[in-house]
Amino acid sequence: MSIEYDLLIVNGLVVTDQEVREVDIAIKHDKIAAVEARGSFKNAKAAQVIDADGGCVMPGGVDAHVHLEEPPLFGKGSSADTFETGSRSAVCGGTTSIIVFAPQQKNEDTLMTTLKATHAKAEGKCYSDYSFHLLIANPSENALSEFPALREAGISSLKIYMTYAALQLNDGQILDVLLAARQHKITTMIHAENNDLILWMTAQLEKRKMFQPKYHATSHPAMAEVEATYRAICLSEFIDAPILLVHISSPAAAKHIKQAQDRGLPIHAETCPQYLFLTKADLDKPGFEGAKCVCSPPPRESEQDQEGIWRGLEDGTFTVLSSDHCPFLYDDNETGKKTCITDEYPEGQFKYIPNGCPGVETRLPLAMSAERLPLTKLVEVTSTNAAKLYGLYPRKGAFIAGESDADIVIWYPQDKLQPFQLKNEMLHHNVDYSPYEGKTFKHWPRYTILRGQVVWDRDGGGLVGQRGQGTFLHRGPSSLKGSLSDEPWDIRGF
Ligand code: DUC
Ligand code: ZN
Ligand code: ZN
Repeated sequence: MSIEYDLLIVNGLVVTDQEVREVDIAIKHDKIAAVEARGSFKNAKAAQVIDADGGCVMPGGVDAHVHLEEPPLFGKGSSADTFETGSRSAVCGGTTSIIVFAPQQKNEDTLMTTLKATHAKAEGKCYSDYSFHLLIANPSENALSEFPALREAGISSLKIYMTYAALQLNDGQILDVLLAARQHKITTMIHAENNDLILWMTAQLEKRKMFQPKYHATSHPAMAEVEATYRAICLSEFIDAPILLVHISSPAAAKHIKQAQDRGLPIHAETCPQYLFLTKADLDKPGFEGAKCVCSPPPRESEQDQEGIWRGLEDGTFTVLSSDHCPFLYDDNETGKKTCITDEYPEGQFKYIPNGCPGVETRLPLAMSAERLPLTKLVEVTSTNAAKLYGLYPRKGAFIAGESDADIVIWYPQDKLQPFQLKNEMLHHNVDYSPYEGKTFKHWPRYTILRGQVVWDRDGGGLVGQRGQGTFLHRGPSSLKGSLSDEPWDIRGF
């Protein structure tokens, strides 16, 4: 007797973090119903069949580092993308789940109000599934007491900053957060840069009248990241709390991370495409153009640095490859990069350029187009590990029959897509540029499928998903390495 499915994906090369197999996939309702040998479903009835002949079929991307609808936090500008436009951009680039920051402000004493306000921004607007990391700017007693409520509300991760005036925590506050996070099985993401070193370098540059965008990179040297990364590792080890070091840009910082991992510590790390595909030279373009690539940490010195980051992905130092999509308009002096331009400073002042680059749509296509990582590794760092680290596995990041959502990205077969140079108008964000314009892409998703529904059909209308199709993802604890001891942290151990 034939079985009915909603969708079959046949003849593709199915890639997970574990293996590459010539198998077919059956989908019923919004789940992966079965993954079977080629041809197994030829007598099955299905409402729709996609022939993925020659193309790769992967779990949809999970991008766990996305900024949307944020107020000014990193310079004067505010986000160009809303939940609607950011999540739209995500699905058009093969990403089916995003985790977005819910930013608490320094003058706020509660996290639950922040969470509620962020839910209100996202609800009914998203094209992809979504969740939130709480961004903690004021770890007051009251805010820390809300961690159990956060967990009940499905939030199992938060981000803290060692820099930025609007967000920075001192080491004592970081210890407070790590201790409470450890107790409630919450993963702490840390932006590690030494704030005083950045401020000192900024003053040195300004004294010498060096204000152009390229000096943003000079003011954020690798040493600022290296010192703060090592400090964050020490604080994490002291509390025995797992951390994820976000957007690591320098091989020297990656070395500290690897050494900590080799000692068995629960230190996880993230890198981003800007550290694989851009360098400091991208900030040194004529006029103000370099501002397009101003982000923190900045792209580093040379191809050798990029090479070190690739090696960190290959050897497992980096758990995830996220976008750090932090979109600002370029040609805009009210909310965008040009807010830092005045009559006195016609090329702007680097210290006021909003920090961040768009990249949620280009993350997966860039990683595929580099043709550098083994495909299983690519799936691991762009989807599966993020799902594991942030408590979404195996619902996301996998093809496990009966358990995984049918979130799928299908790539064109080799040679079916003519390599093309990216133009910003090909993208679906609400930003007037991409740092990757002009770069050659050899791969782009042909289809993106969200819980069994095609939402991106590149040759059949492009974006075909609906606003509001994405749902909130209630998350559990991380399934990657956590605290080494199950005992409560005890001062008598010191
Ligand atoms: N770095 C950026 O470039 N933008 C957002 C925040 C951050 O840490
Ligand atoms: Zn950051
Ligand atoms: Zn960020």
